[in-house]
Amino acid sequence: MDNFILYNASQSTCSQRVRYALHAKKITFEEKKLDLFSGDQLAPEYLKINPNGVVPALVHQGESITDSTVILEYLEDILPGISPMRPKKPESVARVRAMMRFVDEVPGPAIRIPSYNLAFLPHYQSMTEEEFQSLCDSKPLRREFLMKMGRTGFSEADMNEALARLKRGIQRMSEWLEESKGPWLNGDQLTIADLSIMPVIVRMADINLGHIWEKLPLIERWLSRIQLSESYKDTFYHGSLLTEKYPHLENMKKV
Ligand SMILES: N[C@@H](CCC(=O)N[C@@H](CS)C(=O)NCC(=O)O)C(=O)O
Repeated sequence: MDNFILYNASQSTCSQRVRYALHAKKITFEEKKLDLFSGDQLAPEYLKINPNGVVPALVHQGESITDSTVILEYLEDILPGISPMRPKKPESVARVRAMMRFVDEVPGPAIRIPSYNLAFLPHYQSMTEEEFQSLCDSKPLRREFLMKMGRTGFSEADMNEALARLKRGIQRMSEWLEESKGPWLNGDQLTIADLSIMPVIVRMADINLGHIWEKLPLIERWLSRIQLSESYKDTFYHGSLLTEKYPHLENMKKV
């Protein structure tokens, strides 16, 4: 079962999901940290591992597994007995998977908009127009996303839309917690659905969007609980939060 190599980035939300699962399952892995601003994810040798040019990718015994959600499922498939995070009953698995789909459709993509506008935009603004365009063209998955952001950032309308999607995500998460009676999304067992939404919630709290769940105490309770876990501390090592790299975000006014 040994020989795991995780290609990832400290602040990448998708990588954080997988780091948590690996730690929870006590898997020893070699961590390769890619510098996403230097374009490590677009290097020809990495594109052989993940042709989408994004992190994370997990190489296990020479096989490359890509996409964070797929990796979470893969880890359950190969190590179902160690810290199981997928229920056994088919209807419960379906429920957990439906939650993960929702996260990847609604709040997951939405969190990128404020993240880029607030933290990453200056990096792209320091490029010439030609450099920026050729960077966009080199991205297999995110070309149009980056072009939409452009050199001036996502528009106010885009930001508002993203915030609305995040709010909808939070509302739905609160409903899941209420229905399952907690403490986790699917009841008393932490599942890969919790891991799927975890980095979105952590990022929201980090960039001062925690006020969105001010009136939804189940979310804060869920967050405090996951933050107390051993794997959380291993996952979010120093430098994993945006505010640890971009201190100006600490002082940002509530959006
Ligand atoms: N669906 C993919 C998305 C992966 C993804 O978007 N990764 C981001 C970091 S969270 C990335 O590598 N971005 C680099 C880039 O856009 O060039 C997954 O869940 O693994």
